[in-house]
Amino acid sequence: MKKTFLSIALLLAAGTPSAMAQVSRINPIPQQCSQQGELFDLPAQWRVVCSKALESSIARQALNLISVKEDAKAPFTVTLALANEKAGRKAGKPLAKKAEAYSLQVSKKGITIVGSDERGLYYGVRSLIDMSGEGRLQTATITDWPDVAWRGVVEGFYGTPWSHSARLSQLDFYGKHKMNVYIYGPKDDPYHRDHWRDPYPEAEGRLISELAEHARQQGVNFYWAIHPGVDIKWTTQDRDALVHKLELMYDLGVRAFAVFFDDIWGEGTKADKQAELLNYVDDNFISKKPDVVPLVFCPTEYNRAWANDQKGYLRTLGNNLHKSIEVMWTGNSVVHCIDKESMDWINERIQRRGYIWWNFPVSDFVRDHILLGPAYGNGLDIAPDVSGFVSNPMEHAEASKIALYGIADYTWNMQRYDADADWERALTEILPDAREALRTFALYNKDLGQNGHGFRREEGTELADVMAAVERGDKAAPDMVEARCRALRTAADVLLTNRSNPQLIRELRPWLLQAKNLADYGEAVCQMARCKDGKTFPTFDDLYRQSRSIREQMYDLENSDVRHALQPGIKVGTKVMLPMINKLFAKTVEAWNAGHGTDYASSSDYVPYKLSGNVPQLILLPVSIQGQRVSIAPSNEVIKWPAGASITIESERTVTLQGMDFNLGIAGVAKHFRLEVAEGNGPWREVSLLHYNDKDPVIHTGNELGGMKATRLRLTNKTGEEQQVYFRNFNFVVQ
Ligand code: 14T
Repeated sequence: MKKTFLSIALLLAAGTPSAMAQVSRINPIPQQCSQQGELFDLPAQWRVVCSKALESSIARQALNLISVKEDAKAPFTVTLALANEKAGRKAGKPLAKKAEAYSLQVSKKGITIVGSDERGLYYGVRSLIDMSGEGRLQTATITDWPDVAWRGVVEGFYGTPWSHSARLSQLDFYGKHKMNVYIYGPKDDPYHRDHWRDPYPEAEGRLISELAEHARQQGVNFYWAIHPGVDIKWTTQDRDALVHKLELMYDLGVRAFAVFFDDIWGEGTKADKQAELLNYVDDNFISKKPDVVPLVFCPTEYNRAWANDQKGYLRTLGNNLHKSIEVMWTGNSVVHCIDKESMDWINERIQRRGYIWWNFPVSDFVRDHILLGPAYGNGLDIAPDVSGFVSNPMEHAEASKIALYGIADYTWNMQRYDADADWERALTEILPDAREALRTFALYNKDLGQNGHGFRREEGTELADVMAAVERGDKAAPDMVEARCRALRTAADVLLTNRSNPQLIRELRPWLLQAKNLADYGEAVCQMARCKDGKTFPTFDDLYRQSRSIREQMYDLENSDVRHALQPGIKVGTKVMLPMINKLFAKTVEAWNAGHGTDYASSSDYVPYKLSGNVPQLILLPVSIQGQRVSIAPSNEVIKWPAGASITIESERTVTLQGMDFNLGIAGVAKHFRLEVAEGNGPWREVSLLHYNDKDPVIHTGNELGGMKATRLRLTNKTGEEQQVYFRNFNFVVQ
């Protein structure tokens, strides 16, 4: 089908100078708009016509969001109808034969909205609301439908689950942008995972009911997910316990369900058993309830990197699982963009269209970054290959909306999706009264930094000419860098006291403070770079010391526990801005040393501990310091520790050890490892390792450790075999 649509650019060119033309305010971008014409003011009154059955529909209720008085005698009519109603058949010619489709006709006499179903009708009203945002309408004929059947969000991250009010606000946002799925599955809700058999206490249960009801009102399916794999036994007892829990959730008002088997090991991972259980749930629970939608299932091998094709886990699921059950998939690896080729691979195995769980903008593996960039990188041609597409967001709910706005657009109308243009609109939507400040700040918070999944985002592309000037040693470079620093600092200050979206500002606050540090550091370096003589205050020496001091303050903030006790840190502008300022610092200091015979250290990196070694999954993990405690960030992954391989932590200066413990997640594993300590370039000395009891995964060091001097610390798999362990924590305390 050929799509006809006037792009925003075209509309602007056609001469709608001030505001955006009304049709172009519709978000997500509609599929077809066969004609659009004159702008006219919203009528003062209108008459709403719909069948009795639709009186209580969410579409009819949403219409009340437009502030036009209802008057049974008004000449301007708004007709709402379903395609299978008489009024719908009459008016519904251009309607696509798809679920959730609608047609919207706006003329100066009236408006007709026809939905293929109630959800479609609701979306038609939503489009009308978007159009009327400035108190005007535009004559138009719009035919619209979603590209992907299930669109939305899975709250599936590790970390602090979203608050109740954050969830309510999310559901509003999804409804507004035509997303129809919210899957509730926060890893750290005990009644979802660790205590999946137990009922919610009454108060928590009431909140779930409220969410389910609120979702319904916004046209969103509230899926409650259960995560039984951690300790499930394949017994009738556990099977019944699971169905019983789902029944309890049904009683709370939940009408959509998911079962997750991700991130587990052992007994719970068996494909045939999982399929048997899911089919049982399907037969004895889902099918028995006419008002419940099909099951969603997250497999254990949920990405290609983890799929063991020989063992045939996925093919077993494909063969055994009822065809109505959706199968989730994160792509070629845990965190990966999705393309056609990778969909072909999985769909052939699971014998159905995969349901994408996209791990963006989730930041539970890079908690020191906040991800405010556009949602880009997925194929624009995969609509026919996916049954659903949901995003796993950050624990920062409001900030996640920037990316989610993009996901709403992408999943609705893929071919038209332009990630950058979408991002610009998202910023306006999220903080209309300070969108420029938010944009400036967001420019420096897009990339994830180095991470175990190797997933990176573009950041700082707009700094290319500035970076080039710094590298060339251009005279204008300090001014260019300074301009960016000032813009960033201004943006951070403006945002810190913005009152229009207090929750967003609360989430951004640590990064806003760090952005100010970064900007201050940059400005000090620029001033230093322009310093001519060594006499007037501030002298080169003052500025040098100030630069280093701010760098150290940044490090302190990065490693304070304002964020997360295990993965602390707040990082801003790590991809281009900070390295660029560091480069200017180094060049400036080197030039000064050369010209003045001084000997200032030109490296500005302040990282007192460095991690290295040949366990690839570990060496990229950040090291942090809180007071006297030094920790390597934990990993969520199963760590494949090669035979004989080791990790080494090296300190900038020699420290005196006080104590140490670490946890590789497995009882009795201490005997497979060797810990050694060395001072300076001296020899390695072994430290004994022990568990306090047979069941304890925590590894403690022998008493000899206390008081030892160390510059390097090394942990080695001393067996001749690969060891599969977890990296729950790794700490030592210095005096
Ligand atoms: F179920 C999945 F599709 C999935 O992605 N599971 C988790 C998810 O909860 C988490 O938020 C996300 C990002 O960290 O990745 C999965 O978590 C992991 C990832 C790993 F590589 C858990 C263990 C891993 F080894």
